[in-house]
Parts: sequence; C-alpha cells; structure tokens
Amino acid sequence: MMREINFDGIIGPSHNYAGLSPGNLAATANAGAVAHPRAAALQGVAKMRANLALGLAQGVLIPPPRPDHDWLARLATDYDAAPAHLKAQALSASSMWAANAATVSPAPDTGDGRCHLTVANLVTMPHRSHEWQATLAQLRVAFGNERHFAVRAPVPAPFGDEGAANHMRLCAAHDAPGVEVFVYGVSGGPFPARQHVEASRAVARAHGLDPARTLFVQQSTAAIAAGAFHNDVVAVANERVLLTHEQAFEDRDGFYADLRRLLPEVEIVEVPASEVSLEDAIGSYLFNAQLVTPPDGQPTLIVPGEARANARVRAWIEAHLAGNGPIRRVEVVDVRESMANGGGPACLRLRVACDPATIDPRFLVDDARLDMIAAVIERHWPEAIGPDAIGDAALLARIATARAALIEALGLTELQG
Ligand code: SUG
Repeated sequence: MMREINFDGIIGPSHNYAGLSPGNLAATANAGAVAHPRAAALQGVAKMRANLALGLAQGVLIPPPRPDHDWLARLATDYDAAPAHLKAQALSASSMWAANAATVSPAPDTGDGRCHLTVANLVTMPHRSHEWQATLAQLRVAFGNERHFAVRAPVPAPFGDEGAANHMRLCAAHDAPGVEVFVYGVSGGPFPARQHVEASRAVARAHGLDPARTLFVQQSTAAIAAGAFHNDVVAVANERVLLTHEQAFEDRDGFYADLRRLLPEVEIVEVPASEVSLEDAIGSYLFNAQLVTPPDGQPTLIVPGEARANARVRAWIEAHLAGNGPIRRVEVVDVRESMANGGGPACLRLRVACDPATIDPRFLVDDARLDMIAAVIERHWPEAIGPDAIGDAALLARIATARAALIEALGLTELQG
C-alpha cells in the first residue's frame, strides 16, 4: 500500500546560530544568538507526534557526525587548528532540514518503476556542502531494498542542487503518475540562487521521468531577493493542490497553464500579494507548511506558530477555511528553534511516497519510539550553545556521546563513526 511518509531530520546536538546562510534572513538575523539544542530537538519530536496524531506515517533521519572531521581533514586542517568560520561550518546541524537531503520521484513516475532518491549536493553553502556523504550512506540503509528504491549520488558541482525543497509533485493520488515540477533559480540578484537548472535536469533524467510530464519552472527573482532561498518558502504542493504565493514564479501564467494542461483536476490556491506580501510570507513561513492528506481525507496545512502570529497571514488562513477552499484544516506546531535558522515544518521533513513495508523499519517511528528518542535527547543533548562554545572541547565530547546514544537506541550501529 503506497502512502506518503514524512522523514523528519532529528535536530542534532550541535544546533547553533552561526549565521552561515546569506539570503536566509532568519539565519543571518539570529547570528550569534544562544541556541537550545535540547529544546529544539524536543520541538521536532513534538511535531512528529502531532503528525502521528493526525494518522500520518512518520519516519526519522539521524544527524551526521559533527563536527565533520573528515571534511576538515580534506581541507588539510583539524578542529583545533581550523579558523573560526571553518569550525562553525564543520559543526553545523543543518542536516536537520531533511527537505534538502534529496529529490524523490515515487515509483509511478520513474522509468524503471522504482522510487528514485538523488541526494542533494548542497554545494552553494560551505556548511551544507559536506552533508551529502552521510546522507547518501544513511539513505542507502533506509531505502536499501533495491527492488523498490534507487538511491543515487549527487549531481556534480558546480551545479547546485538543494533537493526536495525545490521540487513539487502534483498527482490525482500518490499511487497515480504525477507531474513533477523542478523549480530553479537564476543568479544575478543580491543573494545566491541555490538550485541550478542543470542540476534539476540531471535529476529528472536520472530518475527516468517522462519529459512530457516534467516541468522546469524558474523561481521569481523577486522571491529570492525577498529571502525565499528555496521554493518551499513560497509554495507547497500535495496531491492535486498547489498552495502558492502570487509572486513565487517568474512566469506564473505559463506555469499554471502547463499544470492545468497536464493535470486538469489541479487546484491552484494562489495567495495574492495584496493580502500577504512576500515579506509577510517569508517572515511567517505560511508556505513552509506540511500540506498533507490524513486518513480522514481532509487536506490539512501544518504551519509554524509564526504563521498564526502574523495578523495578515492569520486573516488569509481564516478566510480560506471559512470559504470553500481545498484546505480544510490548519494545525499549528512550535518549531521556533529551527525557525530562527530559517527552517519551518516543511524544511524539517523529506517526503517519500511508497509502501512503508519496503523501508528499513528502524527509520519508522510510533509514539513509543518517539518516547525513546525523546529520552535520549533529554539525557544527552546540550541545553544551550552560545557563540563562545563553538571551540569548547567538552561540548564536542558531549555532541559525540549524544549521537552515539541515539544510534544505539535506534539500533543503527552501522551508521556509527
Ligand atoms: O539552508 N539554514 C538552512 C535552512 C534550510 C531550510 N530548508 C528549506 N527551506 N527546505 C539553510 O539556509 C542556517 C545555518 C546557520 O546559519 O547556522 C541554515 O543552514
């Protein structure tokens, strides 16, 4: 039975605010703030519990070893000798944003009828450019059943690829052939365009997608300039529903026309700039929501608390729910520690539509397994990391112990190291 499973990145014990992502306004605004890894990770667990309570299937991905000593060694240094910026880049917990782990094409869309996952290279930001090795190793375990999955290494640099955050799939149902939409950026604005069209095209070819049902759509330069460093900050799709800001795409009319031609039943919910400006959208992360269909069939939007706190966004949500719009329910989750680094509910999860029975069960969670994960977090995750702690030997030892304890609890010993 095919269904959507959300794999959330467990927020790692090294979570901190180092301001490493130009163009990500929250992350740069919070540079130097004190982070709370334990609270952050428990917020992530609570979000997963809320998904389970809706009747959704839930999975996890574990944090990679941090600091990344292998990366520093390839840079001919080590943690003690490295300059401050390399220390911060090696320590980052950025793999928590699992929407950037890989691009996923479910089995009904691909040439060989398997679900394909291409790990993202994340080459644009130095602190994210060394995530892929551990992600590839982990996805090869979780989706190791080669009859059902193909887990692929990243496309080569210099073509930046940030994975599912710039990819949407619209379909009549998860097990029906979809229309896959790859959203890319064009450089030239004040901030880097992280998704290169050449990378998107390579992923689509590798997955054997039908060119007639694959769209390559340019993200609007205005959206990137306003701080939408990934498409999932201004648009989200699920099944036949696309929820998008009016200014998300460079050629919005052309894109909508293509979508309607390929999927006549598509429902496009466009939020006008006159009601919610790009600034409000990016400040509130309304679109960085999980749009899901729980077993009761009611399309549900899972938004961060920041979306409800914005009066204009709240007004739009209330008007949509009161009207006859396709989204029937809105749930609010508190992921503020992640939000302060520019990562909302949608960033924290990688969606995979497949039969849960084909996945390594150690990556799937129920309430009891979440209790176990929460106990490890309570016991081992640092309470706070401030900017001065980055070079602290005791902190590094604690982070290593914390990860080892999580691996032990989940029985994922082959990922130790
Ligand atoms: O890549 N933040 C992440 C946030 C990623 C959000 N993901 C999605 N939109 N899908 C990023 O900019 C901040 C790290 C720091 O500054 O310490 C960071 O990497």
